[in-house]
Amino acid sequence: MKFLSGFSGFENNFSRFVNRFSYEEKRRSLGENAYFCGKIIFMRIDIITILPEMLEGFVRCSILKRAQDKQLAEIHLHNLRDYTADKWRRVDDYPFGGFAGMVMKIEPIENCITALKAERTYDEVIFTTPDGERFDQPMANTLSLHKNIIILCGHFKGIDYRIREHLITKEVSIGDYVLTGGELAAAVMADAIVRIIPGVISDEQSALSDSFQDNLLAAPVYTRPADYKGWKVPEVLLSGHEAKIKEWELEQSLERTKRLRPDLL
Ligand code: 6GU
Repeated sequence: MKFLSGFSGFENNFSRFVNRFSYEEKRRSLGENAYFCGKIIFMRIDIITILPEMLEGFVRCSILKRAQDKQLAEIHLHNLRDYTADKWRRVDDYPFGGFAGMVMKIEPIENCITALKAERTYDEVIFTTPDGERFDQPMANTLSLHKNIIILCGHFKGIDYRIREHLITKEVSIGDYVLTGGELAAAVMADAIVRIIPGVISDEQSALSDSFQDNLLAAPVYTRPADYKGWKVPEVLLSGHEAKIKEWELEQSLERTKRLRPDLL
């Protein structure tokens, strides 16, 4: 039940979380599909980056756009350079100790996080880094229950370690490889978190059946035509026999999981 975890103590967690909504937020969220267990979910993600242009297109498209249009989520991008005080708008500096590369400075990051915290309370201040905890579906589930999170995108050789010690509450990696910056990691996380907020995907079941299903890979899907130049759709799917179709789906899920991801079983 790996994919299901992250929701332990769910109801409990959830009530705490829902009670933090202001009346205005609740009212704004009223409307289609805005309820889950009879409650409303609304989430805000603040992303701090030196490359906001890299994320601008992404957060205004697809699932994140839909979530924002439905007022179920808000994604805000903050250009770290806007929080510098010097005329060169410097966000990095040479490392003490004479090491190679550059290090992200404390001041702009602290200024930005402090400004955000002055406006609202944050559940997590996340730093994207290859040496962080591995991001997975249970972590996405847990994070999707939060109301406000900050994601700070790492860059260069690293950030001044004092930021990690004093301001960051969670360090996250999206896999065992090194990216140039944390922007892609922030995009991956925002997508995975926001898509499971109830009401974001029009058929709530579709989010449940792909990510929360019993630790199995999904069965293959097909659409028309039923026969494309002799490539045929499995007969059972055309039968209209619901029970047999369900049985086929489970068999396929099990077979594909055994073959492709035995580690999940
Ligand atoms: Cl979160 N950041 C960077 N720079 N590289 C990564 C990563 C994060 N996760 C995997 N590789």
